[in-house]
Amino acid sequence: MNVPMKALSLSVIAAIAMMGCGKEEPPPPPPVQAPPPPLAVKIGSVAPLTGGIAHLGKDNENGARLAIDEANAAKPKLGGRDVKFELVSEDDQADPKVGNTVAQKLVDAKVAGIVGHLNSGTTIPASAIYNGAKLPMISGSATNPALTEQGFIGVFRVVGRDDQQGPAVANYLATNNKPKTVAVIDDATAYGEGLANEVEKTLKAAGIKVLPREKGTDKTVDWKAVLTKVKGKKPDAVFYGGMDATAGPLLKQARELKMTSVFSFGDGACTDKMAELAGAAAEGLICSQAGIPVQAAGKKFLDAYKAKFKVDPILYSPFTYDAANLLIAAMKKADSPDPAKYLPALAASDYNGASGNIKFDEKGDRKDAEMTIFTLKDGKITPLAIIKGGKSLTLDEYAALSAPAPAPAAAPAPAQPAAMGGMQGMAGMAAPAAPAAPAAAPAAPAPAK
Ligand code: ABU
Repeated sequence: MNVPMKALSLSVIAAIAMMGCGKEEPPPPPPVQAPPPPLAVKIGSVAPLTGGIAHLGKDNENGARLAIDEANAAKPKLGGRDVKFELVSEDDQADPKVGNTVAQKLVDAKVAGIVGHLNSGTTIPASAIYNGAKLPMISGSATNPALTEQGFIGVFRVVGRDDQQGPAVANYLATNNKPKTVAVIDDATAYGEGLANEVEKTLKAAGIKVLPREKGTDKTVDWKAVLTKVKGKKPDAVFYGGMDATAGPLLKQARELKMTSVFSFGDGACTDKMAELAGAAAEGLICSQAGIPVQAAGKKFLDAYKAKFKVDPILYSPFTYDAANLLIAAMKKADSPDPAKYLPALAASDYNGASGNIKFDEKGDRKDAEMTIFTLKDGKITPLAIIKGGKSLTLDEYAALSAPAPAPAAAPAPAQPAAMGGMQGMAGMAAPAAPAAPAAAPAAPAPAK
């Protein structure tokens, strides 16, 4: 090879080598993107967490908290995005003014829905605030009929109403205790006065004499003056519309004054706290609940509540648990936490919860709400009768109705646990095949006066 040719070959080789050196590396992989944080979906819970009925408020809050924690454990998604439900709990002190303040606070915090409030006296005015903000709310305990008579499309309750509860407890008294004269006392709240009115109406319709109304407040703990006046009229029975914090002292002081009348109460005073506050005087009282007894709530709920909070549920927590779950279920169905999007799904709920099957009527009231009559025995509130679909059932009969149907042609189904669970998670708890009828007065042995 002559020199120029060789020089050319070398330069070609060098060029190729240089090209090799300059070969671009494959682009580095894009940095791993951290997934976006879950979208926080706030759910408000409002109840009195301080004051005389803080124990009931805490029970309400616990129910909602349990539902939210369980929902988060299942890693929920809405609109394809991970979400985390957050409970925003507020204390309304059972005071309507404070109730309105915290309602506005929840609106400002952009909650997607509300479980609450506990008292009718706070829930009714607060519902106007939520309605103005187009936020759905579900009370697990407010029983005054006025709540759902306002025409607010986003207002629901998962307990019955006092125009069902008042007749149920008054009919029980009339049928089983047969009083000739009844004294009616109330605490001047929307709940206490409203329920007392319903009881009075039913008693009068049954031909029973009702004494002129006596009143206290939701803070009254010295009832001696009222009771001395009532005692002089020798009523066979007394009905008090109010909560356990005031009902307990009322009953204790009545027995100290040697009153022998049967004492009866609504749901707000239908708790074991009565035995704590009134001692032995609480034995034999009559009271009602505008729903199933807590003992009849779904076993899964009862067990989870005890495991989480180390105490038993008191009264309304199965209902606030269901209320929170209803909100979450409707959001999932609509695939959105936007109230405008999930409200139709909420209104159309057909949900098997801890307190039974829940459907709403056009007002937002629970369809076919049960009513329960209790006495207090050996220091414990004990169900006497559950009124469902116009039929009066014992706890065992109700448990049998609520139990899942046995699988066809299979080995016998395991016995229902002692707690009356069985509804929760069931596909469509069948309502008893009973014609709709006015609440029957259950026949049960009259407790000692
Ligand atoms: N339902 C009794 C307690 C709550 C209320 O004020 O309605």
